[in-house]
Amino acid sequence: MTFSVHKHIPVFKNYLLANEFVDNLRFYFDRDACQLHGFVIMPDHVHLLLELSEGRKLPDFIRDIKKFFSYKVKDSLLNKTGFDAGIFNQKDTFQFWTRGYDEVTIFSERIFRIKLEYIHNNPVKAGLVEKAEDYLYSSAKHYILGTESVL
Ligand code: NI
Repeated sequence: MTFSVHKHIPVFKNYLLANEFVDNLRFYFDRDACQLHGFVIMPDHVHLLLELSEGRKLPDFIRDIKKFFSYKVKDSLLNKTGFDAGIFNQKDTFQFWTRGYDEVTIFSERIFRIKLEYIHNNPVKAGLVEKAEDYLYSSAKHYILGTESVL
């Protein structure tokens, strides 16, 4: 599934925020015994290819991930990264993420491959790297080179 940062502010260009977000994801993946098949953390949005364990519900899972990280950003991370917290103010609320998320259910190996390749190519299309496996916050490294990726 896909979800985005409010106003497409490229917060994850900042390594501190990106690394904290990786830790946040890892925590919830472990807690919910979720299998991550592929991912990319782009500067302003996130794509995850995942499988939830029996009985876990995707809306709850995503809500937790988004909510906790948003609190953390508001609470302590913005101070450390030089972002002006005001850019996330929407009227009188703090809005780090855009509302909701996009979800696609994958039923076949073929579609899985297509989605995985799409996810891995995001940083290439955005001109951030020349080869998908060069992007740090992506599972391409793992699939293409067989090495550990950050998650
Ligand atoms: Ni994308």
